[in-house]
Amino acid sequence: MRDMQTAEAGFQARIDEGVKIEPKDAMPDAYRQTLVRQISQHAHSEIVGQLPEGNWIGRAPTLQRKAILLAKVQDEAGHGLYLYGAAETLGVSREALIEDLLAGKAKYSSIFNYPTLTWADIGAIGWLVDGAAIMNQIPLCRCSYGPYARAMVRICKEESFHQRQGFDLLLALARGSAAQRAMAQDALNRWWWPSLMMFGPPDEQSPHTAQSAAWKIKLVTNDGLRQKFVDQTVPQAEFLGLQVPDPALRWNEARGHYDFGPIAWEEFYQVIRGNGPCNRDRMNARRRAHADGAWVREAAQAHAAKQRARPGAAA
Ligand code: FAQ
Repeated sequence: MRDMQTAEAGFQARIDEGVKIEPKDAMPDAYRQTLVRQISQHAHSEIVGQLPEGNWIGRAPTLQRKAILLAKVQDEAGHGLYLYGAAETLGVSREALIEDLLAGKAKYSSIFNYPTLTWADIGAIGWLVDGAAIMNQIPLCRCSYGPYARAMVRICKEESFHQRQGFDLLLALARGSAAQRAMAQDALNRWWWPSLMMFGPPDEQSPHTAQSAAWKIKLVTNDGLRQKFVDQTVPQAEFLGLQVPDPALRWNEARGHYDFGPIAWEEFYQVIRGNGPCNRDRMNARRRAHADGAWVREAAQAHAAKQRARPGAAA
């Protein structure tokens, strides 16, 4: 017992010194489990997150917008793969993680359970959802677990392109006809509050924040990031000429931040319990895609086995 306490104190001291923890280093089980939980939820979010936008690839209004959207959705698939790779360094298998997702046992971000009803929603996802994702992920580039921190560097660069393309798309609509401006406003109305929920429950209701902060897995709290996001995004909405759907929103000179209205946390908890507007559709689409892709996985594994069996192949 005393040995375990000494080992945990030694581990915490390394974290406090800013040492990066690498896969072969000793680490407390709870640290490992926290990372597997967070990284796998993050990976699942990237994979399920392709669905709302993928829905619009065939309906993009121009060839250029279609090429941009295709590239973005492919990037999200890539992010999922780096993140499953980072989770595997902690001793779990990708297959087991995916099985948990398909069985409905694993979480993914609440935001991807909302529908994309119009083309403006694609702009709102890039601007707000990728904007929120970057806000959360920039600090993760400095988190204590090496493979996760390094995966985040490239992901953040790509998310930054995603955010800008979303803003650019909405700017084109906001400067377009009255109907296009109305479409952009309607998208902001529907995506604003779910985007604020993406950062997770309020700090005092977040069971994991204190320990994850001590381990430097979480460098900024849920409420801290949410406030930063509001402060950064409100002036962008003003530039677009759109109205943030919050009557309580106002600049607070004394705090140096925007005050904003109450978030409907009951809606958030409903969504993460599986009762959001699109949870069932999303899971059915993933299960179908996984089953349809079985032959690809088999062919890739057979090819890899054949390569390994070649005379002179590395052992
Ligand atoms: N949705 O104690 P906390 C993207 C759960 S970015 C669903 O605060 P924690 C890019 C949480 O898991 C989106 N569940 O937990 C993209 C926990 O449940 P558990 C993904 C949520 O971990 C853009 C419980 O509530 N980004 O996909 C949510 O310390 C466009 C208690 O919460 C990441 O995953 C939520 N919004 O903090 C892709 C970033 N919030 O496990 C395509 C990495 C909380 O006890 C298109 N993750 N929960 O059953 C994190 O930074 C953290 O995990 C938080 C949650 C901040 C999400």
